[in-house]
Amino acid sequence: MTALIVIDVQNDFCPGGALAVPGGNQIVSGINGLMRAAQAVVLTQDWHPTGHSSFASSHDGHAPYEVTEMPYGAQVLWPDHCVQGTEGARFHPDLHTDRAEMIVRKGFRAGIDSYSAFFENDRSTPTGLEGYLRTREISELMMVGLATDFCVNFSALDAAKLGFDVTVRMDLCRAINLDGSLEAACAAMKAAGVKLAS
Ligand code: VGL
Ligand code: ZN
Repeated sequence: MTALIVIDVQNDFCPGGALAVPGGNQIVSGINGLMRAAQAVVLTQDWHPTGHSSFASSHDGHAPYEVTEMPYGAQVLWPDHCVQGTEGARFHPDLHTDRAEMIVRKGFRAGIDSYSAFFENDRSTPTGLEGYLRTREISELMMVGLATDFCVNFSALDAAKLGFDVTVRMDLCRAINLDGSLEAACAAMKAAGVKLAS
């Protein structure tokens, strides 16, 4: 069985949002089309408390898009985004969320960011998605969403490492692209055996 994993299609990652990904809104109708035919649909939702440690505003003397060291390693500092309960954290209004059987929220621990749908940025704290998929006997994943080079990339790499058969529909993803991060993400995904399709 194949699940469609729709990553972070939220207002703050779309044009006009706090961490807008260029063209983020352009993928919504294509994702809706895929959801209609999918065997299972999971949505992820970036879901940060106010003052989250991934926000540049929580670090004196740091600006958005700088990199800092966290106890778990390097962390890009972001503009405040996807704060729990805000308009920016809601799914894009045109996304057909009714088709989702599971919504995974991530990044809700104040001291740790979570790009991946499977593990937080310490690479060890699980979100529970692996158990959900395995107990539903889902072994193939199709991934789409935002952003290609961060949350999609980390989710695809973790899924491949966990033994899932992973395809990323590149035409239904959009990237932030910080300092060549899109190219690096594509290379990493290919090396991990993730299929990049369009
Ligand atoms: C994301 C940066 C910060 C993403 C989430 O969804 O790719 N990127 N939080
Ligand atoms: Zn975030």
